[in-house]
Amino acid sequence: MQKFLLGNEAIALGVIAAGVQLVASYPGTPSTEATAFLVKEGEKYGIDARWAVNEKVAFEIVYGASLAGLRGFTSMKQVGLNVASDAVMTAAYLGTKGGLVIYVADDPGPISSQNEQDTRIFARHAHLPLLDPATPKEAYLMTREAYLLSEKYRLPVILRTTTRVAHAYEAIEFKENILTQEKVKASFAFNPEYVILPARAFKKKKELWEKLEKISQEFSLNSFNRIEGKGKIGIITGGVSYTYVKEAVKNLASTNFSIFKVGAPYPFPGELAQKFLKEVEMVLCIEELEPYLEEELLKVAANTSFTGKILGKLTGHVPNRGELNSRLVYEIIAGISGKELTLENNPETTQNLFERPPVLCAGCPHRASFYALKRAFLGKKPIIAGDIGCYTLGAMPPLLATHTCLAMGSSLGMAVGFKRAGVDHPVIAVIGDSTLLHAGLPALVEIVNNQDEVLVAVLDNNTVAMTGMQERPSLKIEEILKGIGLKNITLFAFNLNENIKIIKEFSQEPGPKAIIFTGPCRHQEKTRPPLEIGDNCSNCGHCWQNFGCPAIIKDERPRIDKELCNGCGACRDVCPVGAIL
Ligand SMILES: Cc1ncc(C[n+]2csc(CCOP(=O)(O)OP(=O)(O)O)c2C)c(N)n1
Repeated sequence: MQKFLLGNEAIALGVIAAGVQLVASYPGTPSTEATAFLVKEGEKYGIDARWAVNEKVAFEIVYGASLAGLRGFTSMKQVGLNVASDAVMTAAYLGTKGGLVIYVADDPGPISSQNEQDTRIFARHAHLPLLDPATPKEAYLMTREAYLLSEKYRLPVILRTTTRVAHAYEAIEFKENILTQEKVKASFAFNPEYVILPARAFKKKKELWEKLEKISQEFSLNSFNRIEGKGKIGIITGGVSYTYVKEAVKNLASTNFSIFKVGAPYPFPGELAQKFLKEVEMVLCIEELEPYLEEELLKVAANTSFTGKILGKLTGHVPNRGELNSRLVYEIIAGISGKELTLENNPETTQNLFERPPVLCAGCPHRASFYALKRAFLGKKPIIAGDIGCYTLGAMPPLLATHTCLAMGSSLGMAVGFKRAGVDHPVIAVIGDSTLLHAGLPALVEIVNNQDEVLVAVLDNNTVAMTGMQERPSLKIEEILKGIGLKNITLFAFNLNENIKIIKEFSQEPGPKAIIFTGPCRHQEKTRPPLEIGDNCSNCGHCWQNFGCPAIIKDERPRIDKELCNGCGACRDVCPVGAIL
């Protein structure tokens, strides 16, 4: 049977085919659709698949299941691995029982992240084997292979993609009977070795090095690592860059290349690399993010008689940030192999697309909350520490409502830092509901324990809107804050004028305090009739200049786009003459 699948869905199919029984993940672009698919379809295949509160907890859940003998799967974006890392690093020492795959999606560009990270470097740091598919089809095959590898060496295995693999479509061929796997009954073998202690870690590290040595040898024979073609110019590549290289060399048919495709890059397949270096006179390293393959090849070359050049990011021949594409790779290879670029052999790349600056949706409750906060603190110059979620866009014009954004949950700690530093401004921390539960709770405890004079604004839309409306834990934020001992009030975000008055009063109270702004994400809500701007509009421009709802169109006189407006009604309170009805 054939299915046309997104890279992430192909991975989910691989998870089903591998007989995985427990899935726990935290969403993050570009990884989300893998677990989203399993949350939706998993039950049919006997898979318990759920969203967890953050990546560390997600990993710990599947790690526990692995020690109980079940196959587990967790997915996250590259920065999510930072959150999970404390547990992941030591799991490499303790080892696994049931196969365990950590799927991490990297984001060269970055397109949808706060930074660029290369999980191949993390794998080297954590001593965990890593597979790096070039296409959705390979992602499917590698997912299944990853479970065999994990169980053979009793290690978690990292499967990593980048955006263009995770979000590409391909037809995947599979036998339907693979989707009905036998289930394993959980059993935990009590073993003191599962308790990490410093002396035990010393012993386990030795075992880990031995496993990696064996896996490196196995990776030199694994078909995911292979040398294609024969030529004096060598190209080492992996992941989606391999597909760009293949396209480029097709357009440079008069030159012969030897392509070393590295699909299993850690532990590095050193023996195969030595063979590759014997066949070529120079090497070009084509990869995104960090110069991982380049560094590994340089290490191997240092112990061989290879005297040719190894060119890549370290030598300035390949960009050291952003994505590659087939055109860029073609230009790099053509430049190095002395070919002229001509129109005939110049591969097409994506056309420039119409630019759309990111903006909060029409009807988003976050816009109303930001507007009320700003109005309530008008003239007081508050420092507003922002966070990560749809509301990060509150930092954009015209709201310009937040002044920092670092990492998930950082608004709270940074706000404390501003206050303890002694700034002469009121300090506000703005955080979404999922982000608060993901990484904000310890900082809240800090604030309450030390009675830091911070106003916390929780933007509670009761969902993880940013990554496509996954569910967040259903606990009531109000009750959590009460439990911690943080004074709080709840406001319905769309009641602008009333909220401004209440915020002014509430913010006068001494000590730490929180306002929970509630209001549904516009994509969860039924649309109400759009609003209109009446004849009494004075054309003062306040609505589009300060509120910035994309449904309010500037024109000669402001008007409301009926297609965009969902009738949230917040702009009624924004108009100084009451012309919005
Ligand atoms: C460590 C980490 N994990 C995941 C993400 C992806 N991500 C960004 S914001 C966010 C949660 C947003 O939810 P919430 O705070 O409720 O705000 P909303 O988007 O609903 O307004 C997620 C999952 C990330 N940027 N960093």
